[in-house]
Amino acid sequence: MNRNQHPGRDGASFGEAELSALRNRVGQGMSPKRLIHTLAVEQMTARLCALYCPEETDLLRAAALLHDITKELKTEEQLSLCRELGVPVAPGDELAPKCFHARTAAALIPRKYSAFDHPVVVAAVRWHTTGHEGMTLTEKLVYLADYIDESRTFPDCVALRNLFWDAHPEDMAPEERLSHLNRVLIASFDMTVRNLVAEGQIISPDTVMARNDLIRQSVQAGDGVQ
Ligand code: DGI
Ligand code: FE
Ligand code: FE
Repeated sequence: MNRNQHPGRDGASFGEAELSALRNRVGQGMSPKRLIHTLAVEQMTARLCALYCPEETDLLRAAALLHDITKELKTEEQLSLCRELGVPVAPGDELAPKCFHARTAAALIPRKYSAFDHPVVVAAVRWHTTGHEGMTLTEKLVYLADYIDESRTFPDCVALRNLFWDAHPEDMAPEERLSHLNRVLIASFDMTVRNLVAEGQIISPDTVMARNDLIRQSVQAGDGVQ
């Protein structure tokens, strides 16, 4: 194993060659549109890693490539995959059907992509849709990259992309750069919650907890609330 490779849970490791093979493999299981998004998330994740944690780049590239592998399954298929993989489903979960794919994709990694079965990869995939209380830096980066990848043209995504990059995080001191990330994440949760309310949708408790937690941290850090 060279220093650019990462040990997986079972002693598996990966580097550039494995990532390239993964790119091909995930591309075979999704529509061209989803693949364009997936590759754009990988690129954006790499840009964010360069700013925040270069040493995690390969792990998070893998997470980006795997984050939407089950996105195109129908709700019925998600539910049967949950049963097959032992993913717990609570009554009412089917009212937030778009949240299933993060859970099923994370659960599939040890089974079908064991070379990438690393806790950082699995957690980033698991929390990429809703976030959760106590998000780690690596979870935040994949969550944000998914929102602001360059292929997204939805006005909120463009606004969030500009909010992040127009502040020139590359010129910020490390602490300020982390506060900036948290502020942009809070703005993203605000957008998500607003859209869900406008559509009359259920809001996942994880979405609410993630937002509250980030606001709490921001106030404690003296950043105030936006
Ligand atoms: O899979 P992507 O489209 O790339 O992005 P994503 O995994 O962030 O999924 C976005 C979708 O998930 C979007 O339609 C809103 C939905 N979503 C996110 N949080 C919640 C949610 N839906 C419900 N019902 N509740 C949530 O808390
Ligand atoms: Fe997704
Ligand atoms: Fe996505």
